[in-house]
Amino acid sequence: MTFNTISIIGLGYIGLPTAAVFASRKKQVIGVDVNKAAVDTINRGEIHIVEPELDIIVRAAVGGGFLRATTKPEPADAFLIAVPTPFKERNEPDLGYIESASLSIASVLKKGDLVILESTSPVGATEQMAEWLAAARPDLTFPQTHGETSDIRIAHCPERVLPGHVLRELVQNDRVIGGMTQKCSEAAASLYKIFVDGKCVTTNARTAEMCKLTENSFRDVNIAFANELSIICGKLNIDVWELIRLANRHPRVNILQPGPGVGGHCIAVDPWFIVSKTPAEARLIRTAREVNDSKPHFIVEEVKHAAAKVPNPRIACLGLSFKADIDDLRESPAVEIVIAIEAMNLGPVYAVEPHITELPEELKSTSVILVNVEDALKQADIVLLLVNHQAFECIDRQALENKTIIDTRGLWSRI
Ligand code: SAJ
Repeated sequence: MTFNTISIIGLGYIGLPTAAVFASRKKQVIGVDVNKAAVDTINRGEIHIVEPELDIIVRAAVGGGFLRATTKPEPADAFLIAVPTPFKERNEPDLGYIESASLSIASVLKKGDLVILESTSPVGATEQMAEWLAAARPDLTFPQTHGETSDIRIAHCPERVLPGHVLRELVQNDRVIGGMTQKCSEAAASLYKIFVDGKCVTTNARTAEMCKLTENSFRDVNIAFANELSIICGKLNIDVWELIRLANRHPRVNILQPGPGVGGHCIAVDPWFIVSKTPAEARLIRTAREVNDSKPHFIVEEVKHAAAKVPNPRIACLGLSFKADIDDLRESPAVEIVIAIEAMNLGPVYAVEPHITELPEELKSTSVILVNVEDALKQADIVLLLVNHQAFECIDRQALENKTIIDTRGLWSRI
């Protein structure tokens, strides 16, 4: 199959880098997003999200005439849907964005087109998308009714890139490609081969959906194990960081790192897509989510306990992002913890986040003050390390003397 024009629906953390990488291979790329401000920004050759090196590649793609953004879908040979799949109340996945994205492209679909769902999705979502498309275009045939002879090819190909390393991982990682038929898989694999250096491994759509959920649940369960260990070690007066370093010397043990909780919009979300489909069976996966979700509360209690020993304590909270060396504060346990500490009115609360210039909305209405790390350390009686940013690793240990240290990441205990 040849793909002259490729359309990416959803120009966020995955869609925009993917669009830019196709464009860098000299394909005509039409990026579609409902956010007019994002579309205008991209058409100026600029970006509305933070990801290393993305600005350079988007500027080149737009400047070279290979990438153009719009709010209204246009005809293309392949469509990649990369919109969010959040969850609703009771941890049920919300397919609303996938539904509206598929309905928006339905009117421009033509015989021979390929539609790929990239959004992380519960098992069955690709088949559901195919149903929405078929209902909107009764004049075309789809794989669920016409198998290999269908006019439209459909596949699921989940994104698996790590924020902060997106451009490298997009090209290098293997891709799992789940077509609704064998030909659908082959068509999708030939599309990804335009820029993927890794292997494009094919399977069916349901297995590809479950594969992505499995990867993130695997990580969540392993982090929950580490977080549970940290709580157990607190009770038993054992340094959990030393314990994990020692246990990991065993050739078949590889424990992840405890922290203040699991943030971001993937690992803290995707396991629920499994739990909501199979609640009775997914016992370990659910418990891991509960362990990780309860970790911020445990840290807040630790701070409360430490604050009770210092009159009018000044508390410095180092880091707000959901993980090290990025500016992304979405679903960040650090933000949740700082909000809870401030609400206890223990004393002045200072926040340090080297990757932002102003506090996020949810902290703006509080008394939390955003300061630089030097000022925070000068003021603080209690230092709460929430994110293992490189900028905090090199803090002069003398600046921490005579202060109560709560290091949720073990950053300062590493040898
Ligand atoms: N975390 C720990 N301890 C650890 C590792 C992570 O507490 O040992 C915490 C982090 O601080 C963070 C959260 O877990 O709050 C998630 O961070 P992460 O680096 O594990 O993962 P994400 O959310 O940035 O990206 C994950 C990746 N999935 C896997 O590694 C299996 C990425 O490859 C996926 O593409 C991405 O989810 C996604 O989009 O689904």
